[in-house]
Amino acid sequence: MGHYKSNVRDLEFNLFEVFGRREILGTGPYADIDEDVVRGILDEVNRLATDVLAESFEEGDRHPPVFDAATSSVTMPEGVKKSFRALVEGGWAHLDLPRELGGPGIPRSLAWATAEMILGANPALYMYAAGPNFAYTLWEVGTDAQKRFAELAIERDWGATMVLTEPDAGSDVGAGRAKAIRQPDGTWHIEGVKRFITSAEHDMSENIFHLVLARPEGHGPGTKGLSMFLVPKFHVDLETGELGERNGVYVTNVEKKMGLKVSTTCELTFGDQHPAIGWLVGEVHEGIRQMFMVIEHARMMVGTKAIATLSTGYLNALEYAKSRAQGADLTRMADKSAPRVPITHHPDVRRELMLQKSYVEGMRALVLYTATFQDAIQIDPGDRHARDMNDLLLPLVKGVGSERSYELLARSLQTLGGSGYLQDYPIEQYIRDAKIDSLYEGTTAIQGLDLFFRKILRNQGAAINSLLAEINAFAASDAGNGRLKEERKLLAEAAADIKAMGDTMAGWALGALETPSEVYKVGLNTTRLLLGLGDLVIGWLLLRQAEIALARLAEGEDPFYQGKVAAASFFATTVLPRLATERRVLTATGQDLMDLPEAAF
Ligand code: ST9
Ligand code: FAD
Repeated sequence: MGHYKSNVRDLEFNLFEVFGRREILGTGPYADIDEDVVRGILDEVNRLATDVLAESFEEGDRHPPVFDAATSSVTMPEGVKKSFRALVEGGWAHLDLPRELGGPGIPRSLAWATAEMILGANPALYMYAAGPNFAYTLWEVGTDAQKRFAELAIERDWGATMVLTEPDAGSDVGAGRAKAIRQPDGTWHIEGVKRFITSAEHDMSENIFHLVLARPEGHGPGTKGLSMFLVPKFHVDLETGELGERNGVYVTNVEKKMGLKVSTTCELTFGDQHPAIGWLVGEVHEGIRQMFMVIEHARMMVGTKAIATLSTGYLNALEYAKSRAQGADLTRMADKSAPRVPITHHPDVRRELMLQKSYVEGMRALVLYTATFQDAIQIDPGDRHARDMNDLLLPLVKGVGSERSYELLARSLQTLGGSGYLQDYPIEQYIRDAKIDSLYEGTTAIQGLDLFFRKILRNQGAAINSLLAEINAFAASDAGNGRLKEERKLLAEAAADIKAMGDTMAGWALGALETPSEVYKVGLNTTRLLLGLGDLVIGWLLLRQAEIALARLAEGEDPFYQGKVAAASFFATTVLPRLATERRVLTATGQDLMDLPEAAF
């Protein structure tokens, strides 16, 4: 058995029993898709992920890609190439594409359900295989020539990158200095050095195209002065599709990292050896808006990756705990001759396992709940509510998903005791590989700022109020027929805590119009609100699952449904009450920390 343990039953439970995806199949953009197709795709991706994709997970960590500075080339490990071929040659890199680009036209919810398994088995493979998805975005916003380029990129499975970061422009993308100089023939020469660029070099596809943010000469400062350019590694004859000369963009270093070692993280130098020729995407100077179309998918991907890793971490820990005998049952601890029991009998181990299970399953539901709004946008691109909800939930998927997964993966490791620390088990690699998720695609701090200032304040509370109204309606309902009464009460209290936290912060933000330093109090609490709202939504989604599970249990016993009720109840009674403390801490926020001289830290 490979390292990866999937949870197809839970994916199907979410898609069909919780989020009613059956209802959107067979019509509109999903006319050709029915439930059997969905289940078939999940089965096939599960087989692929647990087998050939998972196979090279360890090899990629122990024998990372080799960079040759003399030729600016990277040699990938053989096993990783084999896994990658299985993914791409099976057509899986085209799974997300719409029918007009040769894809199957599946709902986003199914796309993310399958992505979870690929990302859990071997996350870097998903990123290396994302070229067709990048090309889809290029096709949406590009000129006719760029659309043709995108079609070729899809046909040939070229690799792709998103190129924002520079040494002095990380979170602050608008500080970027890479330049774009317009040429008489309408092309642009890109100059400068970008860093930390994922998948910018490897030997698994014949071409790689870069979507690059650079500042045209004379353009203003900040993100709004940036434009997006298509810069391929090899030039392309758009008529024949033949590859032409090497473009002047080269990888000049590949970073050595804590984890996710098989994913190349590259320094990319433009125009140093010969011109790096780029094309202005869509012939419009709307770089940051266009790049955020990619970023939104990438943030969803990162959160899904983190949660997928926690899921397999938890399932590995569970398997170990069931077979590891140690100590006597607590009721017989004084009896030295009492039989040794599996550690799953110990209350502390049970508590730890249930904490992992409830977060994993609640966050998986969060990903798929978010994806239902992406389905709604595909069905009706004008659906404003779905767009607002998707926007609101994305920082939760990314920020909460990555923070909680990393934190809880340490608990998965703990369940294995000292064995968890060894490379004989996958969890130490999971932890190293998952750390990046709270860093790239906008750190957690950036997700917190995005949530409050853009998704709540700028949205004038429309999406958050609608979400809170749904949660409150559920809390006030008779869901669970009395079995979830206490839990619904705790949910209502948690919702009130979050509402009060948001309102207090909005008050400070308003106060900052008169007294600018008031905004510091907001900044001291944006991550708190992000994680708190995450807990609330997770608690609510778990309880929705429990309501359905209780109805099924009335028809007959099933440990899967028992587990659903237990996880929801555990989360409501042990995690949600903590939000009252968070509210107290937030309310008491002062300026002390901001007044403190730096030397005192
Ligand atoms: C990275 C990559 O880290 C890591 C992994 C790569 C893996 C690659 C594989 C990916 C696979 C999946 C890809 C699939 C692709 C497609 C699939 C298709 C099926 N939402 O607030 P302002 C825009 S890459 C939307 O003033 P500042 C908006 O246009 C590096 N748009 O910002 C706005 O204008 P307006 C990642 C947003 O103060 C404009 O920006 N790096 C949003 O100028 C300006 O907004 C980062 O993520 C949003 N949430 O700049 C950087 N926010 O307001 C993190 C902004 O008029 N830093 N816009 O609408 C930030 O996000 C900063 O907050 C900042 C601040 C840069 C936006
Ligand atoms: P900084 O921005 O310097 O942040 C340092 C610390 O300060 C963080 O804790 C941050 O949260 C905090 N901070 C910064 N600004 C604020 C603020 N305004 N308010 C509160 N706190 C703040 N980039 C790409 O363009 N393409 C890629 O493909 C890509 N892949 C990557 C792969 C890896 C492995 C890594 C490590 C990075 C990758 N990145 C990529 C870059 C990544 O997106 C950045 O590292 C990230 O955006 C953070 O920027 P930074 O590292 O410069 O940190």
